[in-house]
Amino acid sequence: MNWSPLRADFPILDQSVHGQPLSYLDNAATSQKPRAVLDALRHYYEHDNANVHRGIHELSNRATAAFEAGRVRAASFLNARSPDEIIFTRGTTEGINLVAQSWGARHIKAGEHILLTEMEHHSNIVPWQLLAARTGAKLTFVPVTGDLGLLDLHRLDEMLTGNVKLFAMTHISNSLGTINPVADLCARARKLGVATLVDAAQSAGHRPVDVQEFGCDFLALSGHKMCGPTGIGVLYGRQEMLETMPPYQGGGEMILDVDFQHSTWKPAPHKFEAGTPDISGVVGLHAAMDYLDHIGRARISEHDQELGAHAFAALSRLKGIRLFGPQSGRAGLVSFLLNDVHAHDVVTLADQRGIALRGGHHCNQPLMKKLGVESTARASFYFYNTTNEIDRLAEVLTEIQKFFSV
Ligand code: 7TS
Repeated sequence: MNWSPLRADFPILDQSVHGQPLSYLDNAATSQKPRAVLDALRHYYEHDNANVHRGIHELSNRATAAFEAGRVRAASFLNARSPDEIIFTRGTTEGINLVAQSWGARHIKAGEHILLTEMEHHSNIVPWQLLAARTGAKLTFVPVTGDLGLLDLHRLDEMLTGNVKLFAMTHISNSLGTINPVADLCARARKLGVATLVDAAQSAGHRPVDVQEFGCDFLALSGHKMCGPTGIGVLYGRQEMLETMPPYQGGGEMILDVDFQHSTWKPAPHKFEAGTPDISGVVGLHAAMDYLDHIGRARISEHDQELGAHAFAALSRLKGIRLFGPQSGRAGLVSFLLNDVHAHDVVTLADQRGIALRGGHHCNQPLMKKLGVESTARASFYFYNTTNEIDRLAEVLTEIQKFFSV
């Protein structure tokens, strides 16, 4: 497949930064948006904008139809059994908080365990800590094996005890590039009656994500990491689970009937969507899902793995570099430390040459502490990136080594 024509779909990529052509290698933080998504947003605001579910006028009907069409599209994108299993959120973080607060408050009791992994993003740790503080539940973590960044699955049987109520895991690690075998992990949990949540923030726009194949109870994603707008995300919840859960927030849209002391709610998913939703966000996300499926997510994942492998090989040739994450079968991102140069210095100097990287703990502080580092520099790719950009990154890193005389 020739990937270069797709680059032209992203107007933002065609610019210089500090006098150099832009290489945007910070896609794990957020992806860029193709013209198809920008056009859909513009069309919605120029023709159809109104509030949903409330009005009987034409524009409101159109906005409602567009919003609900987005739900149907998200269900097919994830292979959910029904659009009623799709809740629109602000993103992965809100999706996980919704599960922790609503499902957690109803089902988790003192002394019960929530099993996570050591490679989770803060958004799949802190909501569970808040729940544990409220309920007296305990958090346990599947260990990560050193710099190679794989889950120590030999420990899983011993950790997945009957006391565990939920196993929440990331599909792809945002700082290691590890791709976890989520279908297998969910199957092992399900055998013991343990509920499962998959954090698909890094995977949903990068490879096929099928909730029936995974067999998960919940799955959360962020639109902005998969060519969609910021501020919109999806929480998939298996219908039987959603039925047992109380509302997450109260307000308009989610009720059936309100009197001064009591209210009743609509069934899922509407009971979880209080207030005016991000209608244009759903329109943009719909366009993004169409765009990605037009390319093909299986192809995107193959290309990601090629870019990831190319970067891993190119960067391993640099003397004194420390690379994190698996040597093969990795996602399209590479975390590294260049000798003892601080990650922020690497990122600042790369920026001077037009290369956008990220340096820091990547919201993986517990993992960083385990690896014995404060931060790493990270290059993360999407299908519009090229091996030439990666080769240029390797050259720039060599220059940075010279600059610091390391
Ligand atoms: N889970 C994972 C695995 C992530 O990588 C991120 C964001 C989130 C959850 C949270 O997503 P949000 O859209 O709700 O914020 N990761 C990153 C990153 O790696 N750099 O910036 C954000």
